[in-house]
Amino acid sequence: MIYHLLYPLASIFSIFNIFRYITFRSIYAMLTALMISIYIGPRIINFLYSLKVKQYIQEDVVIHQKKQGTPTMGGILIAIAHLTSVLLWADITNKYIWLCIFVFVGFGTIGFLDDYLKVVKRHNMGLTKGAKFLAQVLVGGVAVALLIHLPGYSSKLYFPFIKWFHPDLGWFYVIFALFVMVGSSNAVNLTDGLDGLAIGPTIIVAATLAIFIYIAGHVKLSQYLQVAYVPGVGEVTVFCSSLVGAGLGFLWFNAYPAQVFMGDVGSLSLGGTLGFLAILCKQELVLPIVGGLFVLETLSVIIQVAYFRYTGGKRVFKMAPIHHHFELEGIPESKIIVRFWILSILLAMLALSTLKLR
Ligand code: 57M
Repeated sequence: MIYHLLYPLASIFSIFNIFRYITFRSIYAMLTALMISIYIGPRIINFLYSLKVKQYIQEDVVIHQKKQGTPTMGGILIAIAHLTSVLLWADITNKYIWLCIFVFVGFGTIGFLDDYLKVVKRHNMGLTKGAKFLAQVLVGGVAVALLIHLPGYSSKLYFPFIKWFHPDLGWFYVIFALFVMVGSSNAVNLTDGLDGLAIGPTIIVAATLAIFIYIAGHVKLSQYLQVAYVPGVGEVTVFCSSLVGAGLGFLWFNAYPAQVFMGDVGSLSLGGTLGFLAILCKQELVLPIVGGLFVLETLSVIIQVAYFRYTGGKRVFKMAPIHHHFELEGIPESKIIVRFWILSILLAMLALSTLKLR
């Protein structure tokens, strides 16, 4: 809105030309989302308390009993700050922006329903696994079907290090993109088990994807770095930056010891959105690198469950996802969290280096 209101004034006052620049608006989108989330944070947390939207922690999870009663569904805080900032700073005539909003809100609604059933309605299981999966496929499917019809977007697959090979997946691309989005949504959800553990790497991945998206939307930079050029996608940099700001604002309250958890309304929407952002800039295969921490957490569960079934009851890890293994080894929670953030930063650097390595 700010863009639409102020940029036209550039014909009278040249200073307003500044609102044309994606980089300028990205910085302010980040700051706006950060300030909104820090301002509304205490109010939302009190509101969640008053509604008794508190996390129930099973008695057998001994190490987390001190967290009993912490409010959850803090993803609502991220959503309010992020969407307000995007609507203020992005060019809302850009179709990619609306697709991103659709994915963010769509996956968030699935998470909201799940949380609502679990926490508010005290329905033990929330949505069934099948219903959750179907809903994710539906939201993701609509987004990808709309995306591949946008002019300039292709169903080609780009590889990180092999810059000359771009096979066209045709309709199979829809299935592949769905796998990326649903997988990413569930991976962030699995990671969300310690204070700040999911939001820290989410911020890092969103910031890294902001760089990839800016390049993909820039004719000269994309050509120079030999990555796919997606006309119009550069505007999504504003969306990514706003997500970084809202994430930092949430981390303010979710940092150890957490005053609020994000809930599925946060984890599913953030994960699905990160997957979609990687699809937008044709960096689907870089996502497992930059989001390697989420991959590691998911792999630990797959290995644990498979080994448990194969051996009839033996475990590889003391408990999966892997952050619980380290907790049971006696490493303090805050140390595990910060070390996972460090790993995430290293992975982001590795992902960015793929721009130059060929
Ligand atoms: C999300 N949710 C947290 C909070 C958060 C298949 C299996 C591996 C599934 C997995 C699972 O249920 N994952 C779903 C994990 C929960 O957090 C809530 O859930 C939201 C995200 N969906 O926003 O609302 C608990 O996590 C802790 N937490 C924090 N700080 C935060 O900022 O401390 C969350 C956010 C919270 C809080 O304690 O209550 C969760 O873990 O339940 N299941 C597991 O992760 C379980 N693992 C397990 O059973 N492993 C088995 C097999 C199945 C692989 C094994 O290793 O043998 C663990 N869950 C818990 N404790 N709670 C076991 C230990």
